[in-house]
Amino acid sequence: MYRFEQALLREPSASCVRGLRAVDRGAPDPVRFVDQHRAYALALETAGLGVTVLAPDELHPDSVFVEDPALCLHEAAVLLRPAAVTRAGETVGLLPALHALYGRAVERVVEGTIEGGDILVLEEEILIGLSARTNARGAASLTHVLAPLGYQVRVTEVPAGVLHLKSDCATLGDGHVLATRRLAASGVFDGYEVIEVPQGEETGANAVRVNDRVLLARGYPRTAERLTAAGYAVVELDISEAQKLDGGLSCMSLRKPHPR
Ligand code: CIR
Repeated sequence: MYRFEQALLREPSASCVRGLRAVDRGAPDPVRFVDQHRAYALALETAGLGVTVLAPDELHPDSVFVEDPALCLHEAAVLLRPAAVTRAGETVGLLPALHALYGRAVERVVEGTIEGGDILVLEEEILIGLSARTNARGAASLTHVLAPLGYQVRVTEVPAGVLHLKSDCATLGDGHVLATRRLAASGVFDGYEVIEVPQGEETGANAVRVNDRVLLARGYPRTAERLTAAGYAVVELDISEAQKLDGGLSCMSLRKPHPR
């Protein structure tokens, strides 16, 4: 799914300097982070989305990564269960904004752990990646919530050492995906047209197709070339500060799709 009408974002907090990261490459600069986040919000607006930016949540250093505590579909939003202890409280803070977008149609996962970065929404199915953050109980609980809404779910494994499923792939729409070789090699995208991210540019896989364009992090020229050659309009954005916290483009927004 890539046709979106609304996006929900949260401005980075000053506390982002304490955000989680697998490898410490230095803390993000909060001022620069806010500037890059504004450019990201503008890119979504320019792509035709109505954008709501929530105030910073200082109690939660990773709260800028709104994609992880919730899932937004057209019919409903689902509150998830982040595994990271410092992130569990982020769900409550999103609730008023989700009710504003969905009315009463806000469901919740009640068991296990599951983060939005491990959920890839495709046209015909939703793919859930089991990772250090998402376990089988969380995946089963979400599957249970999605069944009455008519969504088909498939569960896969995230490659070892990779934070989230979407760290390594993105929906491009119409049966096409962008994926790293290590993920595609698992066969998970058999039946899809895969544009492979060149080796050495793996972190570029966390792109976002929004309406008529693909947002791509700056610094992945060969990925940009491949996408452009395949006919996509690529918009490159500098997200160096989010990347210091292992965050990518998809992580910084919850996107409400148009009807299926
Ligand atoms: C975390 O470790 O939870 C954050 N520092 C980064 C979350 C990135 N989110 C995502 O890939 N969906």
